Amino acid sequence: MKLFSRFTDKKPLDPDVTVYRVEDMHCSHCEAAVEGIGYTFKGRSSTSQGKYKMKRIFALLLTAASLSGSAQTHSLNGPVPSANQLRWQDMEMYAFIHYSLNTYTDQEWGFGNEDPKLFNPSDLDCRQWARVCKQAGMRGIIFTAKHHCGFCMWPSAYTEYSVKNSPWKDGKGDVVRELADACREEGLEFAVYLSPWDRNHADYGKPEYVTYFRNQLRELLINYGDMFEVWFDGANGGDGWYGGANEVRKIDRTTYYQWPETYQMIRQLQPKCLIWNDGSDRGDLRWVGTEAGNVGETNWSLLYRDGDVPYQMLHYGVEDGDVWCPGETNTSIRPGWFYHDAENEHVKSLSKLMDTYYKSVGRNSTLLLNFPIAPNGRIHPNDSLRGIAFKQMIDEVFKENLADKAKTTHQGDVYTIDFKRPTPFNRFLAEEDIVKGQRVKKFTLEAEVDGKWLPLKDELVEDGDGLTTIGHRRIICFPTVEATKLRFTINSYKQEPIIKKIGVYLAPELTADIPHSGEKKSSALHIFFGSPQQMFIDWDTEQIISSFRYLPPQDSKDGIITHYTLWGSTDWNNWQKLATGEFSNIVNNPIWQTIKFPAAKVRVLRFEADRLSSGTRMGYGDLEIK
Ligand code: FUL
Repeated sequence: MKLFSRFTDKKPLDPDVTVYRVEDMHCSHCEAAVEGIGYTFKGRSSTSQGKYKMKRIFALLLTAASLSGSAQTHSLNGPVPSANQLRWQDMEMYAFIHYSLNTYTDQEWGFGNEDPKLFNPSDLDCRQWARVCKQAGMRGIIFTAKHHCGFCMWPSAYTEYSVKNSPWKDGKGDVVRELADACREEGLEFAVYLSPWDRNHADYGKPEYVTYFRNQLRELLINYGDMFEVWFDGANGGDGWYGGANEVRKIDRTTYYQWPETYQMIRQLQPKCLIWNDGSDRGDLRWVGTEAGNVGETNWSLLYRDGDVPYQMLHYGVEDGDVWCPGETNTSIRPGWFYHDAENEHVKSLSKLMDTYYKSVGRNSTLLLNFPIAPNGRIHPNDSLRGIAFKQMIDEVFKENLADKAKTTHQGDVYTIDFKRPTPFNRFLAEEDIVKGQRVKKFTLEAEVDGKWLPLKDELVEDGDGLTTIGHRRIICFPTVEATKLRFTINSYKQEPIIKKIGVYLAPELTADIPHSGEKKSSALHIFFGSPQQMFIDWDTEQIISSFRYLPPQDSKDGIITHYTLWGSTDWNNWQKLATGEFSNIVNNPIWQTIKFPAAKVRVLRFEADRLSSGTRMGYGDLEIK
């Protein structure tokens, strides 16, 4: 500590620069700051090795401080993260757990009239969930205490629609309690998802419901220890059971829930808890506009304090935003959020999960990765094995920072990493010290191969080179190059950049095949349209079928079918209704939807779109009939 004060005494640099460097050393950013210029040092030992390290740190700081230039300052100008947001960003990956009555009805959205008696897991084990999540590299768990169906996974005093009226543990159980305890035992943070939309509650849509919602939230906030986040999903499909009314209820999401009062209550009861909300009121974090598991390659942790937040803002943030509101990337380890037997073979591949990691944590976001609970009350082995392999692969990729052994020089906005000899690598990592805000707008990367500088680009980006914004962490993937030097140039920034860390790695190659939902497209069928919302599938001969699968259009939200009716006929005259229903959450998560029905003999099928997400013409990506 002395050493650094001597350093600041001796060298009267720009006050802001000096103060930053000293704070940096004292607030444990030491290692990162030094790594940022090419070295890794751990601890502050007084052994001879430690002294040697300190000397090198001292020398590097001199270089870095003088290279940053006395005319430039690191002064603050613009939004910076709060202590809570900084702590949260360092969590990097945490798990979602979706578990409710839907697990027993094979649904994604319950209607609100499902029987609580369905909840009777044979082997519910929250410790298994926590152990799996921990081994999968997750630092916390956000649990669906209440999903849209309204069923409470804790014995709320404010409703009968909860575990207390289930056969599980004779109605004496409390899943929220068991999970909160298990998380603490495993050293994980805990948080809850409380759905504002409640398809069970009779008062939903009336002011009384908002009081009910706050009462439930208060119960959760005061009875289950510290929570790192609260998740208020914005989904609202309108219709529901609503205490038997069985109707459509529309609310104005900008005013109905009266978020400011609710936020105030959260701040009072849990001052360290972050608020996630994709609704009208700015919370502390933002949704990234998709559930596919990626945020924009340009990702500013800023938004405007007021006004609507369209997809572009959710996905890319806002460069000149006036409030710090970083993106959280949420996705599931399998196609759906809840468990479905039919998806057991569709758990995301390792390459898909790594792709998700690079497109979330590697793009200045956190990753909220969902593990559904199977009907027996445990995480299915396919999901746990893949989750653990995912963590092992991350460790494998980042186990050796090749910049540690190289010589890094830093002149102005150009960093050159000299490996001395041809060295293979395919990943570049940079971190800004976001304590001082997010500053870098654009950079370039070049590799020196056989004496020539070759430009590198982000291979995970389709348009352009993808070399924009850094923030908390930016990872660039490219095919392996064998280069003697790597040059990182910051071309444009809002304020003088503060680069905290640079890393260069050689990762096992990603396979080219990164399936979105782990499924292959099916063969062509004879399809034609009777009207923009009515499709026929004709076979010429009779078939026995019992399932129909629909993949919504993948490139547009227009034409996605949210409610359907399926008819079958053998003669084009007499039509038998095979199924009717809702494709829940299909807009945000446009995955294959499966309709099952008692086996029927048909020659032709009529598939009707009773409701579309938007647009007037039904769209489809693919169909499969068995
Ligand atoms: C969505 C919800 O509608 C899904 O059911 C799921 O909970 C997901 C995380 O958020 O919008």
